[in-house]
Amino acid sequence: MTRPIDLYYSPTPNGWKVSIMLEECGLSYNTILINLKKGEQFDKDFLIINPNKKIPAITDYEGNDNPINIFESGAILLYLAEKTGKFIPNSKYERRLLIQWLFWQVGNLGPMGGQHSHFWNYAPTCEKKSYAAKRYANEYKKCLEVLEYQLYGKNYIINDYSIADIISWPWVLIAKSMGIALDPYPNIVKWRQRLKERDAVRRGVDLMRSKKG
Ligand SMILES: N[C@@H](CCC(=O)N[C@@H](CS)C(=O)NCC(=O)O)C(=O)O
Repeated sequence: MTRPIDLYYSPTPNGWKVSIMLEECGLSYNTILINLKKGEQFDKDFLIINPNKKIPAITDYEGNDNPINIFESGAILLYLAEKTGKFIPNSKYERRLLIQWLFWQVGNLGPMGGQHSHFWNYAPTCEKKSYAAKRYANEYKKCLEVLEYQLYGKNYIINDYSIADIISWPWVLIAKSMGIALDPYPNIVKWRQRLKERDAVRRGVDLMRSKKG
């Protein structure tokens, strides 16, 4: 019997991307909590798994003696989608679109949301109204505008539900808790709710919820 996938995880938007995907695919996995507050992402054993010192990461023991370590949420989701054939379109045209939106998320929505979240949640009070704080809030909103436009007349980012949705959703889920109202983005509001109602998405977000650092 194949050993379950190891998921290196913390209950954060980047962690949820992978917990949601594993739940959606029905893959068996073993969760290893990386406590970011304690700095466990810098432990030397973890660097073998992810030299970039961040969660999420996985180890897949699939059918051979050389376990596969993967870091970066986009690479992990693509790997799992190709492994299972799920949440990835068949046509070449749609695959190109999918890859484009994966790159968009990891290069835009994720980092801008992450920086905005940092200023909103952790910056000293004197920095909260700084030029940098305003810039990241604004850049995050620009990403929401892009997504809003892409979702016009559609239920999902491509056509069917895919890893483009799974990777983007967690950074939209937390918008309100970062002081960003979603009222100006009605397509996003509907899409956010549509995904929230999926059992696997709920299970993914609830994984180790109490361990939020
Ligand atoms: N581009 C990475 C971002 C991962 C990331 O920023 N993870 C955060 C948690 S949400 C982290 O591990 N932060 C710890 C640190 O930077 O020390 C991905 O998409 O996987």
